[in-house]
Amino acid sequence: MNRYLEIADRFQLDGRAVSAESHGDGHINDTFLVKTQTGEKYYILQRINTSVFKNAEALMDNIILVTDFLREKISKAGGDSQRETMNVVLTRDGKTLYRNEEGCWRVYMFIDGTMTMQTCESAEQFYLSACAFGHFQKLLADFPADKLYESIPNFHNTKSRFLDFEAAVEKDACGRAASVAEEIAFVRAHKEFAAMLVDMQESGELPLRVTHNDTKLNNVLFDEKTGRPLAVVDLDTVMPGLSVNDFGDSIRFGATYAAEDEPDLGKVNFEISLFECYTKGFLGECGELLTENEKRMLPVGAMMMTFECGMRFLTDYLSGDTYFKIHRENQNLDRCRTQFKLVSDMEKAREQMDRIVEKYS
Ligand code: ADP
Ligand code: GN1
Ligand code: MG
Repeated sequence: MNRYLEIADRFQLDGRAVSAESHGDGHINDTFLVKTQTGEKYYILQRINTSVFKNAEALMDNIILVTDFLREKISKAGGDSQRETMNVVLTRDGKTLYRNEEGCWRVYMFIDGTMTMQTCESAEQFYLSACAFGHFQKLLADFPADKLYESIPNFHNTKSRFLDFEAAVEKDACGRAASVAEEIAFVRAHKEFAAMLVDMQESGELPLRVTHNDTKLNNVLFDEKTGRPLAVVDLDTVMPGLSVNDFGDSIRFGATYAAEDEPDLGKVNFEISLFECYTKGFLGECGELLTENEKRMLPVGAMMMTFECGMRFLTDYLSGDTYFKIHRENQNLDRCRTQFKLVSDMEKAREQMDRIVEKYS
């Protein structure tokens, strides 16, 4: 018997689990789609990556708080709270998690009739994802931030990410540093830049808000029939953060038609037209919430998240690929290179980006 079935049966499903297939393309957790003998409802079973998320119980407390809050807002607005946000399914003994020797498990209701995209396919779709993340930001604007546990401390602290990177170069655990001298030099040339947003947050020029912190296109579920965005998923990193980073992380992943791990850099280009679509959608939903400084710094958020992610991929490559899942050799290095190519493109397009932000502000 598929061993995941036994795990799924520990949760309050509507019948016995009959299949559990690997699902989605996340880099962190292991995700399975579970069907039961009734065939009526599907579920998402996830093994939480506990080397990334050190306190899974506190993490689940966050998710319960956030999803309860969202459900109430969605219902009040006349929406469908079963489909427009995640719904946690408890274990048979009423807990949020089940632990066994294989790991730490949780279950969500599967939101069916939806799809996710691993790369941006059209401008319209990217615009719609911006509306989804902007709306998510707006819904959480009055969420009490002090109730949230910081699931990954310093998650987007690019200054401390830089120190982690230097430590990985110094250690050179796999003897790979010499072969990536160019990429290492790229990071070092951006040392001052790396501090920019963290410094602005520390000086009070940018406010901390409750943010998603992992606003990849594949963390939005689109309705298969209407093509409209339905729900934002992957709430593990919802915690206090910067709005410009939520904006920026979406641009990083989606403002190109190339995959994040495209080995041919000739295909990797920052698309200013996609940047414009996203800016329009995001500011259209949550622009009135944002301060002047936040709006002004949106292009920097895009460059920062792209730079940070490239640096994280490189750090992981140097450390022996222990953080991000890889499916082939050099995948983290390829991921790093696409990010740095995009950063260089964005640096050249900075003035255009500023003008676009002004246009929609
Ligand atoms: P990871 O942290 O590894 O990225 P996610 O929580 O994002 O894991 O889940 C991986 C993928 O599984 C998502 O990109 C999405 O396609 C799908 N998924 C996750 N939760 C649901 C859900 N409740 N309903 C439908 N699909 C889901
Ligand atoms: C991870 O979990 P997933 O695949 O949505 C990572 C993000 C990175 C992203 C790069 C918890 O996101 O921070 O930006 O990969 N999530 C975590 O694709 O580290
Ligand atoms: Mg995800």
